[in-house]
Amino acid sequence: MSLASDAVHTTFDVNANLRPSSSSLVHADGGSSESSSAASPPLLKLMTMVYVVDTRERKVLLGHKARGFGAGKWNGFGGKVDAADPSIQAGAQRELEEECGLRCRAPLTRCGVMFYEYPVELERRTLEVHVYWTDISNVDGVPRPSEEMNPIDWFGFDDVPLDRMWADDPYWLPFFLEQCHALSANLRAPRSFAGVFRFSNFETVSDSFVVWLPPDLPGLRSDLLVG
Ligand code: 6OG
Repeated sequence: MSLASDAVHTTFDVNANLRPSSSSLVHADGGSSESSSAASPPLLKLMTMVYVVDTRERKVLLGHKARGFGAGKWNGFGGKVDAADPSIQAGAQRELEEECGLRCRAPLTRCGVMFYEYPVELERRTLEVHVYWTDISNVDGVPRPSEEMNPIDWFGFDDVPLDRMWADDPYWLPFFLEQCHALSANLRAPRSFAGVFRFSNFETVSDSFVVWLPPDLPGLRSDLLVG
């Protein structure tokens, strides 16, 4: 997956918590973070996505989006971070509970950040999606469908319905889930990741890259994934 020559060239400023640096995020309309005026809407839309995983049984809980953005697709649980959420993680916990009734006893673990960019006529803002996960042993409650996610179901790692999920998922989700399973066998923690996906429409990825970060570099996770 190499970036085409006319691709959006995005660099990461590690000190800015993996946000694209303002000078490098150039949008399809020719505007950039640098040129946006105070009146312009924010160019990043902050969102969360949570995967509840049964590491021992090699299963992941997914919801079928019943309405709105991504309707008809299976996905993890999440949504927009509200101004009232005290943190990104709190927003993720709230969405998890709202969408499938599960409450996490321990803080959710952030495993990655994805940036999704669409043609400007489809969505002006780049989605900045913070991805979290937890093992089922850390959650209370019984999964139940909601207005937004219905039905919800467990899928074996080998049966994840990738053909009915967002087009970026095959690039990273199976690899991430395999690492979750390795964790249950007392091997190393799953790697964190950062990804950029540029879509040519809602179904097609035109450019992408995913960086996998070793889990065992001291301080790496907390330095990179603050929120
Ligand atoms: P609401 O609009 O319902 O939140 N999301 C995506 N997830 C994946 N895997 N790929 C994408 O590719 C996505 N775009 C958005 C973020 C939408 C939920 O869907 C996720 C949120 O968890 C483009 O509030």
